[in-house]
Amino acid sequence: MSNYHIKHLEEYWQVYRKSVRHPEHFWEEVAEEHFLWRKRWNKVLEWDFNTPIVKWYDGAQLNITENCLDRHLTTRGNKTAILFEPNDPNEPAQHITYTQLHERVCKFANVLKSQGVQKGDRVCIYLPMIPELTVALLACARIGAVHSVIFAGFSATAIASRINDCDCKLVICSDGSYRGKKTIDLKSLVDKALENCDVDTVLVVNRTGNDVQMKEGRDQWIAPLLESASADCPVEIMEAEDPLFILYTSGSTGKPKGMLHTTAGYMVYTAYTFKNVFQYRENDVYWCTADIGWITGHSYIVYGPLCNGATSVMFEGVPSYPDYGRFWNIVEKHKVTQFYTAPTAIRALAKEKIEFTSQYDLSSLKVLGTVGEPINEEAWHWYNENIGKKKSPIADTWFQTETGGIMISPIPYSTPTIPTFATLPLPGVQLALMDDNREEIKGNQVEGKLCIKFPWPSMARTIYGDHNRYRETYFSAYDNMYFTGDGALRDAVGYYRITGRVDDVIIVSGHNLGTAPIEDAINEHPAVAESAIVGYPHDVKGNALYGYITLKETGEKRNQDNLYKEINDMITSRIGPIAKLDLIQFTEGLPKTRSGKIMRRILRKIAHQESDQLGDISTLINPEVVESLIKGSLIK
Ligand code: 6R9
Repeated sequence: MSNYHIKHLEEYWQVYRKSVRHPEHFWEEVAEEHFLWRKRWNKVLEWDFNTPIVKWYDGAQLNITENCLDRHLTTRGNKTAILFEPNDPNEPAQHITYTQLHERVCKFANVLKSQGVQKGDRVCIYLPMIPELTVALLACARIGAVHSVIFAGFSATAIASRINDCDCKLVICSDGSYRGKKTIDLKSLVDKALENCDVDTVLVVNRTGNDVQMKEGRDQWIAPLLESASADCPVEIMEAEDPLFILYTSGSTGKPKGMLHTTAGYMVYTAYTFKNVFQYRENDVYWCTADIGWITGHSYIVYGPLCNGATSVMFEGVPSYPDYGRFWNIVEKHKVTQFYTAPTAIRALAKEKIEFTSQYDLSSLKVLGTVGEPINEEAWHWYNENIGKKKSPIADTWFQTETGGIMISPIPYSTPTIPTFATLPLPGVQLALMDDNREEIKGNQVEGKLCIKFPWPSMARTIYGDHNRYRETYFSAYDNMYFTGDGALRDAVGYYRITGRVDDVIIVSGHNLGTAPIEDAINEHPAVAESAIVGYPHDVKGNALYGYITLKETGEKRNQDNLYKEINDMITSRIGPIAKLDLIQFTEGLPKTRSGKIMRRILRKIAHQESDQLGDISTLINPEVVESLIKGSLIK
């Protein structure tokens, strides 16, 4: 029996049991079966969750791009690796074959080398969803540089803090990006960010042709450099645990966490889960609509698919341009077989006229996926009926930037699905639900905090530059467990349903937003004394942001509409437009405990319009404020 491709439920259980009984043996077999190693490992796994330290395939040598590109050249050289669908439907799609992608990566890698980039150096990438983004990632990986992709919707401040945190000397960006009808000037955001950074080189990709300023001695157009670069670039031989990339994710406090992923384990796990979760077969056309700026794009647009020699669609645009049928138009046009998106996109499209969907032939689809947040029942049914025509199973996949790859998901055509349930752990994933006494809750029909009790190959190894924070955040809440920050329930048959974050992270349209940095941004407004952000249910975004704000000058009549705009502008410039507040309530005070902690539980209840269920408020130092909050008015 091959471990690598599960085809029915009985086989899932056999593989799962084996993976739990003998994890090292299991992951050794997977690694042997499918990959190209320059040197075999000495030891499959070494770990200790207290330090914490985790090493997979220690002693092995490899290069992930050899697995994603070189080894396909003889068998799949003319097969499309990246199928690029531009923002403008009238611009032709590009079919980039494995041979062409290999050549572009080699040239790009040689350009990076010629700019002095060496193994271990960090390179920040701020690019829209264009082929150069995939090429840039792989070029870094080919020469052993550590890529750190910054989502091309983040503000100058967010770019600067990431560049400084990972101490990167070279930035790759583009002149601009196309999103629907808009052209966004990305280069000027980078320029603004770099006023506060120590970066030597900026390589600029030409996409939109908008006017940009090129700083003498620092900025260079990449096209002429690529033209003269050699297409021969031998891979840098990497150790299994050498860093592959850093990707930032929001924390509940303070600055974003640079999750560091390493080479061998990440490769094995993303390739393995891609194959199984999407039931990928050789001639499929696979499309994940995520942005490569998030972990889903890293693992399931670039590394997982390319490691399997798949055709991976990259879409530059947005689901609403030129109209709300764009996704389905692309599915029809390219005969997409696997379609992977976020619940927020499904909800947005489900709100529009059904003709946008029904006019397209979606019969090529075999597997649907969702990721990023819990999918509500209504959206699940809409997806199942209108897109999958009740024939394509929906893989509700749960994972995190920290986990690197999908952890809980049905195996399509094997695991019977139930709306809103991510169902069962993938092979090698050992889950635990914990109670408030830090004990594991055994048995079924239970609910608790979701933990993972055994290492898996693609887990992040540290927070870049702050191992202590890594331990504190993930390994201190429960003994010998990785704590996910999510709550979950396990139903009567053992299926998991993720109930949402149990910390101060709010997921808006599938984006993880920490409350602290948003509050910090708001508090910078001169009129603001204090603020607290909570999430509340929103029919498209899943959650939207509700801000409670106290102003410095109480009593004075300020124009609250102006303030609303100014505060949101502040957030846009510090974090990005995704963190804007949908509702603001100006208040004279925030409910606080005696130790001065804002009682968010109460604010959440009010935002959820459940002020009849506030629970015990006797520990508040200012209970009178609660009444005024309930009565208070909102600005939309
Ligand atoms: C992949 C990704 C991680 C957080 C995670 C959880 C939420 C992701 C989910 C889901 C319910 C799913 N989440 N997938 N919740 N069902 N299928 O989104 O990574 O951006 O790090 O977010 O997203 O709360 O803890 P990331």
